Amino acid sequence: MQIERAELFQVPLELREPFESSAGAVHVRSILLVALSGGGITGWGECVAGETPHYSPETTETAWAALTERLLPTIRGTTLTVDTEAIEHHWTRFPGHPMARAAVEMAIWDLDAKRRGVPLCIALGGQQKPVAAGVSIGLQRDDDALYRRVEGFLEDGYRRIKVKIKPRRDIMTLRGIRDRFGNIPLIADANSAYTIGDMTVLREMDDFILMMIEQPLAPDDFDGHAQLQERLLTPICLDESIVSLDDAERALDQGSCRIINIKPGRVGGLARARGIHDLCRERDVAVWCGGMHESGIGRAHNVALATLPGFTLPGDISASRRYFEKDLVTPEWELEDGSLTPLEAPGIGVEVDLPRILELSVRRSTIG
Ligand code: OSB
Ligand code: MG
Repeated sequence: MQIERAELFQVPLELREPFESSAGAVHVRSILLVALSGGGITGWGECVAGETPHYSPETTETAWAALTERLLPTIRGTTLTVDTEAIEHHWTRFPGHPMARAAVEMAIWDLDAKRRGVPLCIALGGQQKPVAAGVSIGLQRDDDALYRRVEGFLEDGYRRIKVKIKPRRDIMTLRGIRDRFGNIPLIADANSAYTIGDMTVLREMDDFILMMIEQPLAPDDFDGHAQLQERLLTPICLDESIVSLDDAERALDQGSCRIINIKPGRVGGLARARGIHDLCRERDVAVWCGGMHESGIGRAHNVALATLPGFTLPGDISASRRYFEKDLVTPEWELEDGSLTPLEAPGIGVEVDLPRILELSVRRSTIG
C-alpha cells in the first residue's frame, strides 16, 4: 500500500522541570512529529534531535531540513514497509541524519503494524508485557535538591535511579545517595564529561557499587573506554558512542563497555536498534532502552522496543507526568508497579491528540 501523504509538525513542549546535564540545560523540547498516511491509516514517528548540537550533531533545525528536503519527499509515493532490506536500501541514498531517519522509520513501523492490526511490540518480535521503568534525574542546584528528587521518584515506584554527574559533582553526591537510600539500583551518567586523565576519580566510583557508569569519556574514544573498563569493577555503559551496529561490535570486541544503552533515534530507527539488541543478546551483553525526553509518541516506540527479550535492565522510560504537564497522547503513560505496558491496540496503541498537536505546532509541512 502506498504512503500517500507525509506530514511534519514541530511541537514545543515545556518540560515540567528544566533538565540539566554536563552538556547544558533544556527547558523546552522542540519535538518533531512525522505522520505518514495511506489507505486511511496514519503512522506516527518522533524525532529526538535536541535544540542544540550537544548530545549529537543533529538538531531540530538539521532534522527539519533533512526531513522536508530529502527524507519525506522520497518516502511519499513509495510502498516501503518495514521489510528491513528495502528500507535499508532506500536509506543508503541518504547518509547521516539518523534521528531524522528514525522518525520516518518509526512512522512506517506504526503504519505497518496498524494495517496488520497488531501492536507494535508484537510486530517488532517482542511481547505485550510490562517493561520496567527507571528515571533519569538532571543535575540539581545542590545535593539536597537531588536527594529530594530521588526520594520522590522512589516513592513513585521507579525501579532504578539514574543521576547525571560531572567532574566535582560526583563522589560526594553519589556517597550522599548511598548514605541516604542504601542499596537502590543506581546509575551515574557523565555524558562524556571526563577524560582518561580522570582515572583516579572514576575508580573511586567503584566504592558505590553502581549498576554502571554511562558514557564517561568522549563518544569516539573506544580505546579510552577499553582502558578504563579494564581498570574499573563498575560496568561501563555506552550511549553516545554507539551510533551503528558496527560501533556496537567494535565496542564489544575492544572491551570498551559491558552494557549498551539503545536509543532508536540515535541509531537510525527501530530495525537498527533491534539489530544491536540481537548482537548483544548473542554475546550475552545486557541492553536497556534509553530516552530523549520523548512525548508519548516516541515513548510508545521505546516501550514496544523494550519488550524484546534482551532488554533485561530498566529503561529511561518514565511516565508522561515525569516530563510534561500534559502529553500528546491518550491515555498518558502511567507507571503501574514501576512499569509501563504497551497497549493492546494496533501499532503504537496510544491515541494521538491531533487537535492539540495542530494547536501547539509552530511549524508544519505537508507533502502530498
Ligand atoms: O544521556 O541519556 C542521556 C536526555 C536527553 C539526551 C541524553 C540523555 C537524556 C536522559 C533523559 O538521560 C532520559 C529520559 O528520561 O528520557
Ligand atoms: Mg546517556
